[in-house]
Amino acid sequence: MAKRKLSHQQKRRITKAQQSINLDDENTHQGLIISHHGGEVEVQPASQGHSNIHCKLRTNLGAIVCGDQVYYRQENHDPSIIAIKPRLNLLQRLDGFGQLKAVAANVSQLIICLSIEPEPNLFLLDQYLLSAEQQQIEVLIVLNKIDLVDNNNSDPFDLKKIYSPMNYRVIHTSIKNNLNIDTLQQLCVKHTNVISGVSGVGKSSITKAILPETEIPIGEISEMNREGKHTTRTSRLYHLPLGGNLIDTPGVRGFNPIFDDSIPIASGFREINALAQNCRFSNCQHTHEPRCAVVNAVNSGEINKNRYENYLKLLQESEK
Ligand SMILES: Nc1nc2c(ncn2[C@@H]2O[C@H](COP(=O)(O)OP(=O)(O)OP(=O)(O)O)[C@@H](O)[C@H]2O)c(=O)[nH]1
Ligand SMILES: [Mg+2]
Ligand SMILES: [Zn+2]
Repeated sequence: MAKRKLSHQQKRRITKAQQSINLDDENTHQGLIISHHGGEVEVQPASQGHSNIHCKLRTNLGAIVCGDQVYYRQENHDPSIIAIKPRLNLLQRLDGFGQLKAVAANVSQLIICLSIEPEPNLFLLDQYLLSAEQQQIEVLIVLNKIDLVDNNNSDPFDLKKIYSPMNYRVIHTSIKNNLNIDTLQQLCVKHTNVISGVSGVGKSSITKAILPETEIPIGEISEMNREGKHTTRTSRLYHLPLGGNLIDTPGVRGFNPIFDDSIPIASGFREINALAQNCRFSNCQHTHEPRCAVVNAVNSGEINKNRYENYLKLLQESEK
């Protein structure tokens, strides 16, 4: 697939750039990407006691995102990034034009943020989960604004009921009532977390609740369509007081996973993957095949029908 090729090319470019770096050069330093906007990135120098600097980007480096560890050269007050260190992982999605879009690097936990209003889109949630499974990133599902439910703490969308049996952790939070913010804070410690979701669900509000000392702009949601107003424009990495990082990101319109032939769609659906070994055919796609354990489980109610439909939708998209 063309998309995969691009990523290999990028890797080669990075390795090449890496090999040409002279680490003994006193002008070469290491740092962490805090934010990226326009042709510039904000870098936190690895050596302590130095304040963050703004660096220009070289065009041949490929995408540089929050969480990237980089080498930069500081000459004549005009620092520039010269290479990206090898990544543990790179959370990516496809944008509306089918192009790869890097979200954040070296991430260990994805916080998928949903809310009572705007209400959760479970297809979007399943797309996030598939991306996280593909990239082996831990997941936390947060349902925020639980204060907006009349009967406080009860979730009208049954997220815990659907997702807990497959070992996803679902937390209900309210910034307004300070509910479960401590729990969330604890679950973030020592991870590099990235919080993502549609505009207006409260990603920045949660970030600010965890980091009360920090200036973070919070938006409103539109009175007209009850959607967010895309307040956060660029991702930013914050250090957590108890260790670890939290990357606040702009609201997404979608989170299309990358379709990679080497990773079957079913592997992004834990409950489908777990049953696949009981299917008659080892290459069963769980669509029309005889003696399919997955289809049987959908019919008996063991597998959630909506999840299965989302699986079929993604399978179809991957075959386009
Ligand atoms: N009732 C209620 N409102 C909340 C809660 N959390 C956030 N909000 C409100 O939701 C609105 C949007 O919050 P933000 O934190 O800016 O949302 P966001 O997800 O960062 O939005 P973008 O940056 O646009 O992607 C603001 O008016 C917040 O005050 C909550 O727990 N309960
Ligand atoms: Mg925001
Ligand atoms: Zn099957």
